[in-house]
Amino acid sequence: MLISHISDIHLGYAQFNLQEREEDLYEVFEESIEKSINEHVKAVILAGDIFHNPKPNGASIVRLARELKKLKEKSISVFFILGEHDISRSNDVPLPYLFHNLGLARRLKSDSPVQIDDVLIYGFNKERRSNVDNGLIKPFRKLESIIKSDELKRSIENKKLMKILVLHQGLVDFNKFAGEISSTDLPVGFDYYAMGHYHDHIEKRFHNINNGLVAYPGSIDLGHNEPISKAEKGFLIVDISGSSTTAVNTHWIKLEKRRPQLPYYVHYPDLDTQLNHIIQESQSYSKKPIVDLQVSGMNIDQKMMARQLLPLENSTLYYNWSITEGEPSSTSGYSYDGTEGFDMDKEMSELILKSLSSKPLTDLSLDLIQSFNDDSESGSNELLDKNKKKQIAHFLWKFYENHKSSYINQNLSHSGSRGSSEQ
Ligand SMILES: [Mn+2]
Repeated sequence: MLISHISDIHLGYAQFNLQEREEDLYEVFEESIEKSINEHVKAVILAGDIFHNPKPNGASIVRLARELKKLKEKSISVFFILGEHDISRSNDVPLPYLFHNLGLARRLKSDSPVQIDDVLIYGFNKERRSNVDNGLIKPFRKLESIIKSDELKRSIENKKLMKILVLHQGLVDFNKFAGEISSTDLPVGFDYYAMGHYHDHIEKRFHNINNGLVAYPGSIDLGHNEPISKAEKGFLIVDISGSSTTAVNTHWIKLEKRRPQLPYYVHYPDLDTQLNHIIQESQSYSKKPIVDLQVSGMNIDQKMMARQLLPLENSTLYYNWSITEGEPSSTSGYSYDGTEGFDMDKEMSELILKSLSSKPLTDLSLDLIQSFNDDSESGSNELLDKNKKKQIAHFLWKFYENHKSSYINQNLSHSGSRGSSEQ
């Protein structure tokens, strides 16, 4: 049986505040549904961050409903969990539950699984770092024992069921600083761990969970907190069946209707020739691309360069440029092609640790940076935009107050390691 595993859709998000980018996302999501239908999947799993905002705009609600209706007409079931972007801080009923109530999709639960053919599916909504122990780790251990005794019963009856667990969490195994749980926390007994949260495509089997496959399909388009790059995006089609003796198989399906995002590194004296090249390349795509231009050189007249770049306006949807002094270097900028094992969080943490000489303060800084970057914490972002120092200070203090215990605990346990560069 085939199941589609789609994650981090962020419907309603408009990169660079452009309506075209909001529309792009609907089109790419529609492509993922169309491809799922063409592959004859039995079910679609949406692994969280369905909407970009807990109070989504009308268009994103309507466009999601349209796709869910298409799937229902083909008798394809849809199961979902919530990501942090779907969850309101005011404890309001999450909007995706509307689709559950209308019978267009089913929300997954951690205690009572849904069954489709010979596959059982469990799911947990996103848990914030501060509630991981009570919200995930403890329920994981309970789930493990339930599954064990269930399996014992079934083995007597000689029936085999495959099991999927859907989560919207970061594993520290893949990103030490963005993760909330470790692969060793995961409950044993599942054949496939359908993950959401990380925006890159990652797949790995772990020994401690009996070689169960942990997979992130990645976000369906570049945008939220992701730099302009040629990264490809897609979703997973999972081949899982209780009757077959083979392990779970996955196929990552690339989404082709995406708008190109092109980073360029140009040496200033070559700008005119390169500009022609960029314009030509831009015109070869059906959708006008997004271009990021990094220009290197000495004593560049910014006003003049801005004028030189004006022809880009017609051939791109959006372009962005920056100047780096000195020689061109593809590693000096933030655009990174992923080949050299660079880890942004690790680099940042090392820099912060160096300047603060304190592990607890470094952790606090990293959590704050993540919190500020997180659009779902809209309260904080609005404050930042207005640049009101007093309110920012108030927010920082509140953040500290709410998370104080974890920093104080760390402070005690790390009291002898001030300034050490432990990871
Ligand atoms: Mn996301």
